[in-house]
Amino acid sequence: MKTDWWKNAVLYQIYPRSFQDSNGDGIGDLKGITSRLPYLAKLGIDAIWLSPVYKSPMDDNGYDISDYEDIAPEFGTLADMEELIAEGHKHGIKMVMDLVLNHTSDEHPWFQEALKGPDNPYHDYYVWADEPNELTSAFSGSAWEYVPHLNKYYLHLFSVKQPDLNWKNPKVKEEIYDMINFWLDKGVGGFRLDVIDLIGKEPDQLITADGPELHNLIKELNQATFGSHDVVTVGETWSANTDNAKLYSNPDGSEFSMVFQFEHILLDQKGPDKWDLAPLKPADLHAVMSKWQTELVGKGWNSLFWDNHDLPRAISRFGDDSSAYREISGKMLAIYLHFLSGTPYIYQGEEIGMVNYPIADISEADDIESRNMYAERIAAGYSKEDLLRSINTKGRDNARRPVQWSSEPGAGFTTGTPWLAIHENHSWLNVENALADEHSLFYTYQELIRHRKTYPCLAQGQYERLEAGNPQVLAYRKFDENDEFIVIVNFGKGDQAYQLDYDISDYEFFMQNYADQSTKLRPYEALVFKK
Ligand code: TEU
Ligand code: CA
Repeated sequence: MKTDWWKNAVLYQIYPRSFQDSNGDGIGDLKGITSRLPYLAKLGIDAIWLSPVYKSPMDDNGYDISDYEDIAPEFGTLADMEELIAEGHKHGIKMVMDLVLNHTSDEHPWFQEALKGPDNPYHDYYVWADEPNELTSAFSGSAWEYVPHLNKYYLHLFSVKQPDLNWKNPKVKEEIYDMINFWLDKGVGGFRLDVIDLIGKEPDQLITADGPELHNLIKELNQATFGSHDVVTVGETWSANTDNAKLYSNPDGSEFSMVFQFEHILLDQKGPDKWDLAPLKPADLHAVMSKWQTELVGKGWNSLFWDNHDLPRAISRFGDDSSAYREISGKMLAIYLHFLSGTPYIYQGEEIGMVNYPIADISEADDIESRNMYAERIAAGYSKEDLLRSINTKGRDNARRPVQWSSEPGAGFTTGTPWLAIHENHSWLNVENALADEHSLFYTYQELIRHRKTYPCLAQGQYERLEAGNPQVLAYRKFDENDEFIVIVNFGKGDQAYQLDYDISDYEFFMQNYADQSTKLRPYEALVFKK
């Protein structure tokens, strides 16, 4: 039976490499995750989206898969994965696997066979061309790689070690369906589908996202696999707009439960490239969020998130990471997001307010995207300072630093040498301290998750944008037949005056992020009222 449990759920994303190491090799692993389930149960989350744990040469930290039905040895074994699923169920936590269906690793046996030549049955599992065209890789340079012994090029929209699968080949689809059913049989709670908007690509026509067959491919996938199961599915779709999001998350269940859309994430850049920084205007953010809330309610389903393993830390990006307002701004962001309709995602460490990790030299970077961009732009004459500013603001390593559990050396993440350096602020910014302080950000998240369980209005209510007469002040009303809430947040660093275009005199105070009340709206202050 389909319960749509995910509508009232809160998901938590784990980047396994950086969550918890259990054997001192400096790399997070499955046993480490299992050991932290009680912590996640205390937070109150319903499911974990697990970034890829499959066998992989780790060129893109697991988003390059060489065996979809086995676990990378550094993360553990298939038995460890089964144990994690079973232990999760005991804590009421489901496991949502990451499906990378657009490409495999070049070390996947399919690609190794494909390289043997056009007569090999696996050759057409991938996308080949006699001549490259102008398509570029998300990780810099051409999207085509020449294979001398075949005198042909293969397509890789990501790294050279991530050849694109050919979704026009029915055999590819069958293999993928079998693999997804393998994981459904193991009792997983659903899937996050990596760059799924790319699988309908038409490279000859320079079409990558939103190809003409995309929604048909997704419907077929749904019917052959998860469509009949009570699981959550969330597609990662950088190209999503409110029109196609209604197709992807059609309430008839023919595609996915929801998609990750990125319109609010693209506001603090100049032009198409995330590295070209621009200041964020809070009013623009509110306009985008309001649009998605208004357009999708009843016609689709929203995912709600500030950050993930590809994005900078939420507080560093949208709040204030360097002052007394770190936790206050973190609470403001949490409150603004968790009263919206849809399913919220918390990225590991967000619940304690972890912040970006600035580097002083490119040698401190691990991420392939940052390293390739740096090399390309240095060659094009950019200054080192500018590029490091971009990486420190937007680079993917920021969110991939190990989770800070305690003040010990290794931050309670590892007893060995961490695979990626840990932020020095773990001496005070850590889970142990967060749990010991009843006013910490952790307990704000816990409270918000509890409210979502108590008031269906939070996940499913109607949304109305309110005007506050101040571009730094964002306000909205959420309501259903039982409850009504007003959320008012100050996205700015200073005190703000505001005048709401809505009468809240019959509302009562419900929650806030400061310890006391004030007549003005203080920096990053968030207020919630309830009727
Ligand atoms: O990310 C999709 C993607 O397009 C990224 O390149 C994204 O644009 C970029 O990281 C933003 O800075 C997914 C995964 O989430 C990412 O980790 C993978 O590297 C990528 O797909 C390839 O699988
Ligand atoms: Ca380990």
